[in-house]
Amino acid sequence: MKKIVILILIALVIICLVAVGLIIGFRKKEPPVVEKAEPFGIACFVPGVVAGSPLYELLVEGAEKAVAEYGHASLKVIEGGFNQAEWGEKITSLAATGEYDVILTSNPAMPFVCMDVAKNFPNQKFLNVDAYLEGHPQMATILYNQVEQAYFVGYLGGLVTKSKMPGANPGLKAGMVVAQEYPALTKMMKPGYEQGLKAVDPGITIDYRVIGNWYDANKAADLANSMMDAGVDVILTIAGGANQGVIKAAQERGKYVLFFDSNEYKIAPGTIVGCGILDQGRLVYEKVKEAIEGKLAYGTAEIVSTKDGYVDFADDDPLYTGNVPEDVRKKMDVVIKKMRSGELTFEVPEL
Ligand code: RBF
Repeated sequence: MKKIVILILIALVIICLVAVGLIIGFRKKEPPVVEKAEPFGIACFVPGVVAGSPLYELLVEGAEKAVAEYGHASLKVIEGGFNQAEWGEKITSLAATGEYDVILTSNPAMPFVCMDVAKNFPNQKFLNVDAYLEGHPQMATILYNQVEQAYFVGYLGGLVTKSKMPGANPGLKAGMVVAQEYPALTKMMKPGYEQGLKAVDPGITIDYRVIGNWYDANKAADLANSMMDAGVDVILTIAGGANQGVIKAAQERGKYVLFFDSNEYKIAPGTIVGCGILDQGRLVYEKVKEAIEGKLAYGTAEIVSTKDGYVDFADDDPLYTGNVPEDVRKKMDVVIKKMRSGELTFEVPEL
């Protein structure tokens, strides 16, 4: 009897061991429960070169930051160079690879370049920042209210030219140097700057010059010098890499520069007295995330303004507060407050 009980117990132990072995065996064969997302490719086409162009630097930074948050997303940055006639061809070859879920780019001319490419690649999607095109099913665009951005620096420019700052003269002449003309510039930035200047004093006149490209710092310096010879004491520069020429010329002669797009007081402290800024880094980061998550609304055209926090004036930098006299900053503060709260806004015209 005792033997039988022992045999039964041994049999039970063996059965248990076999069962446990089988369960573990089965488990091992089960596929791993890891969600595998499809790869998501982004091509970032820089229409120009990155270095020296504030909005392009922020474009790449924002896209890199967003992509780093997703294991399945990848980013390729392509510099298109300064020959604008080649951009369409270069974007076509990106679309032709079929590797990119979205082509990301930035400047007001790009929706029209991409539109031509889109005709031949109906599945290719485009994300255009600093641009406006409504109703194209393959494209999402977001435009900054640059009337407001330019009004900020225009108002400051007016205060500076009327001030007793060491480089300011009694004449009421402000300058503007631009790389090239395009609708966003002539319909938003130039009028915004003029309105800002004239809100300080309607007698202020504007000396406006066009370089002809986004890289010739020597020509930009020549233009700035001839403006200063004519009595200009403060200049707004919108010229990418050529900005350096304007800054250097003004620095040498103790005059003032208004900067556009990003906070760059540090390039020439005391010479750059105001920066009208765009939060392109954040905008690109947010929109690229939406694209990766399949939430980006194609076919839409959005406009973002100061009250939304994407357009602003850099007033919290010690190189601003330390170099611009208090009476000027106090007057500027009133405008900044009104724009941020939405009490003072400017319409974006049809481009
Ligand atoms: N901005 C730059 O800083 N660097 C450039 O190389 C540059 N190229 C441009 C080319 C075209 C055709 C257009 C329409 C704009 C370009 N911009 C460039 C201007 C930029 O998009 C923006 O309008 C200004 O920087 C003012 O915010």
